[in-house]
Amino acid sequence: MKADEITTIHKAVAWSAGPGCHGGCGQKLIVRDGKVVSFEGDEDHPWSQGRSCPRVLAMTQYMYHPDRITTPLKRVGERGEGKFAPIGWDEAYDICASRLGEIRDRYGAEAVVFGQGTGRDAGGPVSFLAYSYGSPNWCQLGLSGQSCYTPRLGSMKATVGDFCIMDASQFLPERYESPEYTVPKVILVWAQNPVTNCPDAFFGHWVVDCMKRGSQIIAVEPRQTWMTGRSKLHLQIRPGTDAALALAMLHVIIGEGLYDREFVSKWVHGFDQLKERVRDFTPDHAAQITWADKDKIVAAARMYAQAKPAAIHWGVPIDMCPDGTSTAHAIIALWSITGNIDIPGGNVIARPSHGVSSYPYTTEELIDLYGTELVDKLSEKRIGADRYPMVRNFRGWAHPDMAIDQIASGKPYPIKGLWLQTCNPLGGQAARTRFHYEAMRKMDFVAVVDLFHTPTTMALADVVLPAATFAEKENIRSWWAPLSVNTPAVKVGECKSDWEINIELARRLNPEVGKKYSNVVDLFNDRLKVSGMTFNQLAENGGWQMPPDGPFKPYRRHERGLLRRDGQPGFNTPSGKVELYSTAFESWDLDPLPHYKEPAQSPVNTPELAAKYPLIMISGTRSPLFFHSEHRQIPWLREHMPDPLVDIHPETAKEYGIHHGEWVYIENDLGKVRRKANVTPTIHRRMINTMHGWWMPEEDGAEPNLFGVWKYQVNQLIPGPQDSDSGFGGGQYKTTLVRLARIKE
Ligand SMILES: Nc1nc2c(c(=O)[nH]1)N[C@H]1C(S)=C(S)[C@@H](COP(=O)(O)OP(=O)(O)OC[C@H]3O[C@@H](n4cnc5c(=O)[nH]c(N)nc54)[C@H](O)[C@@H]3O)O[C@H]1N2
Ligand SMILES: Nc1nc2c(c(=O)[nH]1)N[C@H]1C(S)=C(S)[C@@H](COP(=O)(O)OP(=O)(O)OC[C@H]3O[C@@H](n4cnc5c(=O)[nH]c(N)nc54)[C@H](O)[C@@H]3O)O[C@H]1N2
Ligand SMILES: [Mo]
Repeated sequence: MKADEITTIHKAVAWSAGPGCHGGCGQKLIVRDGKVVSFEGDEDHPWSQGRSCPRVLAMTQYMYHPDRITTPLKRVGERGEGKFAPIGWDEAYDICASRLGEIRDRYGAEAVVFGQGTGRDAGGPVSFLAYSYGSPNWCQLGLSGQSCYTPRLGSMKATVGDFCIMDASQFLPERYESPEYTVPKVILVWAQNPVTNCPDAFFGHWVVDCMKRGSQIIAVEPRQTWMTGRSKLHLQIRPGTDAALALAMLHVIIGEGLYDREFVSKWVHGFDQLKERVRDFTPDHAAQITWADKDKIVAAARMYAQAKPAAIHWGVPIDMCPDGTSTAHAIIALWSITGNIDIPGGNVIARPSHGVSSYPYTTEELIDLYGTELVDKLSEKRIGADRYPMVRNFRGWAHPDMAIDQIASGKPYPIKGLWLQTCNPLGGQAARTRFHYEAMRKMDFVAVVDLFHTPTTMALADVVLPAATFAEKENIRSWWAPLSVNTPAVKVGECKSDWEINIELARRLNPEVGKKYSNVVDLFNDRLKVSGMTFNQLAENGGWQMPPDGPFKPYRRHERGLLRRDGQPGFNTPSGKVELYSTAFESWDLDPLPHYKEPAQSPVNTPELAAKYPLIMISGTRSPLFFHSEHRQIPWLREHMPDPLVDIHPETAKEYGIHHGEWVYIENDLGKVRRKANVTPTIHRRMINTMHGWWMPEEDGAEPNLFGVWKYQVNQLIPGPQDSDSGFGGGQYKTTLVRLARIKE
């Protein structure tokens, strides 16, 4: 047989292991002899229209990497020694079920924390396992202040009653050409690097597509980037001061009467209080705080407010502001008072496609899936629910900073076990990495589900379970559109999907689960019921469906009575209006109006510390080559960036006597890490910029080296715990004070 006769093309939607991300682009997998030999962007997919990223293009090297874990493993040496032996799945499930069962019998199910990483395929299966086992303690363990999307989501839930996203026509199958769509005249790109990162179910190339169709850009960004170079206005602000800028923009827009009077009078609750709140927040005042030019602040406010439609696209540094929820609140007020909500080319409401829940974000969704009784009962013991009403009432996650404190102290009740899936807390998720490491090492039992060994598997795991990539499994995705399913193109070793692993283990830990589901497709069909389709129907119809007109598709749903459970017109809030004076925040004992809070460490807040450590470190700026701590072992990716870099302004480099390309330390009171100097004018002279997630898969993985994590992992320098008012926000990943030092040896 000729080679091309046995070549098949399998279509799949990429999210979870492989590229790592939660993007959801359409891909064609070229399969030959039971192996995927290459990946190509699927031009028929409405979201990605044939595009791909470096990580997908290098995915054959990821799937078939010699270091990939392809069987379950059990630890045979001491914890940290790096000695593991392959075992069968039955033995692996038996070990997990009996060890987790023992902990539950002795200490209660809450004594196990279920930790996940970002997006991917994590939230669905991890919450399912935690709830089936009976533990309320599920979170992104180590992610200080849950400073990734949760603060923004919480603030949108509290004010709009729904989640909003920039409209790049992503809910319409014909995209930009659709007669329903209007391209935004102005896009305010705020604390995001969309072209590189494609974050949060939004593709960066959509911004570029809009720019080609006329959108002008305002960028709020401390660095100079591809995007700032193409923007009309660039506000180069000091990290963590975004709320001050937003409040001053509100001051200008309200003071100059540039807001949408009709929308405000009909659909905004609390405009007068907001007006009062921003009265003294002048551009002068904000310029002092943010280091941005006063005239530019005024110009940005006018340019945004005078264009319609205009959209705001925002990123994770907003969550990492000292009060992430409040910063988000101020920005929500901008798109609300200008009437740029729920309209074409503005910020539109995004709901899980077809109402299907593949990853429950809110307490509301958890109740829909697991019932009020169980969710309420579990909320009683959830770590942080006592202290933070939003932990109890908005998002069914334990509080990560309090969780690690409790893991360390055993108070108010002991934590004895960890289930870590799709996360690498020691490799990049956790702030105060050393503290996390010391605390987690004391656990009685730790299971990790991953595809590769990492500093986390090496230092902690008793059992490692091998996960499948998106090319090797069934899964579903409803975040935000289209509703998608994947079927496996191939199998690699004994790897299983996260859903399959968790359902099988849940069946052993909870007999009710066994009665309900015998396999993953049973569960997917249960979740898909509200869509009127089954898993197989979706799979046979090309794998995805765009949302039909109705509650899951824009526009003007607030006018059409499509947003509220009571079917009345209005937004999904108690008053039916966008609550810029938030009754939800008020009921949670939080400031009902947006405010500014200075970063915990800063030249203003801690001048003595700033004298010792004068540079503000932005950490975790993404590269398209890597996803967080992943992909350092993939040759095609690593060759483009073999070493971890630090961006230093030429004048700053001169001050320290540092030359381009030399190895240096970044240091503060928490420790020091190594970086190669990248001397560049793209960074502000009082800041440095570096990526997180660095460890060296090629180095010794056993203790004490742990793949060099203590030499390179910048999160050791990031302090904690967060101290935001809501509990959401304040991870100090973008505002750490540091200094540089030359390496003398
Ligand atoms: N300094 C600094 N630190 C940061 C940030 C920052 O900006 N600065 N950002 C923070 C943010 S926003 C986030 S969301 C966190 C993310 O932190 P994490 O989500 O923990 O990210 P990773 O380090 O990539 O760890 C993911 C691990 O899961 C494995 N994996 C990948 N896909 C799958 C899968 O489908 N199934 C399973 N079972 N395993 C999989 C990978 O091999 C990897 O070991 O990092 C945070 N850390
Ligand atoms: N390739 C790749 N893609 C990814 C990821 C990855 O690891 N790799 N991670 C995914 C995840 S989990 C997330 S959360 C997203 C994050 O993606 P983004 O939300 O884009 O976040 P960052 O890259 O951390 O920062 C975005 C920009 O904000 C600037 N910035 C830093 N601090 C501040 C600040 O305080 N204020 C303002 N206004 N700007 C600031 C940075 O210089 C940077 O250019 O990306 C996702 N996509
Ligand atoms: Mo994130």
